[in-house]
Amino acid sequence: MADEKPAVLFLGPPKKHILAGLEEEFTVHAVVHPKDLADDLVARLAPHLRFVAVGGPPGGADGALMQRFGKLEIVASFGVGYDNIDAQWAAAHGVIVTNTPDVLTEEVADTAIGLLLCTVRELPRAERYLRAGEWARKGDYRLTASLRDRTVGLVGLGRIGQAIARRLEAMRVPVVYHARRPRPEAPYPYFPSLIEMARAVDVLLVITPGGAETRHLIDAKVLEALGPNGILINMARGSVVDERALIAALKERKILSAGLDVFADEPLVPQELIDMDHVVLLPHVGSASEPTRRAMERLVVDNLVRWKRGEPPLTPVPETPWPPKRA
Ligand code: 8YV
Repeated sequence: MADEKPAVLFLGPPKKHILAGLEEEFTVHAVVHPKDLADDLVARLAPHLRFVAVGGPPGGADGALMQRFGKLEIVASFGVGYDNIDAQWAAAHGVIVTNTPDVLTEEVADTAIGLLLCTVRELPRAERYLRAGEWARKGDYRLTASLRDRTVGLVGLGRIGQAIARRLEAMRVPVVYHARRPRPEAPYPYFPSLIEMARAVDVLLVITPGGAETRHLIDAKVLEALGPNGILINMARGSVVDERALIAALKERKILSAGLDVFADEPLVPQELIDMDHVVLLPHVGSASEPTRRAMERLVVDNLVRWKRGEPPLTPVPETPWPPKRA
């Protein structure tokens, strides 16, 4: 009987494969924005809701939301980044959080290299030049900067950071990195100080988790240290970069250019950035291919289905390990 299926609350923009997968095993209640969660739905679900799926912003689960569901056991979030979920609160209240790592690593690394090349070699702008008929009218597109004489400083050397570094190595581009802790197994020079790394390199490529700890890590001082030949690539979260400071640095030519896949207030992008022809702007497409997104969606479903069957979750986040660590 359909009613025997347990309830799952899905928060966020509809995701075809998540919803189809969940519907096989659960009674799905879908709400795009947590603020639209009606009190009567909460009242109906609260006595028994054990499962929540989050399909990405504006969906999210903070402590106040999770607290409304006293029987909540697991929140399965779409995306490797889970800054829209309060994993600390979850950990403190015995709720498991899962994300979707690994299945997107190579895709996001590919996109990062694409964005880097587009930015350094001005490829989108050169294409606009051709499409506008300027090649025939004005002659060859101007000569650009090059990746050949650059060192890339990775801000973050997690799974995706390492996949980017491997690509850069194959491209014969020197790599250094800054992270909270050195990774002894990584064959790249480590900079404990971000400012010092910014001074030493001419590309900063940001691929670190979002959230309070990394908010505005890239500020006016770091951009100043990167210098007038410097290029900033952000593949992480808009929150990691002080967007006002970046706009000022670009306007004043304190850095050369920027390639951005993420923004502070998505999907809104400051008009000042849109008006700049020398920056490359992508609508958060790092992982956005059909097969990769399908695999991410599948992993959200699989985490919930396994938990429902009494099996361990596949990809719990480090704050909520499974089995739980003893205090
Ligand atoms: C998704 C991402 O676009 O995995 C992440 O952390 O940023 C992307 O893959 C995002 O999660 C969509 O909400």
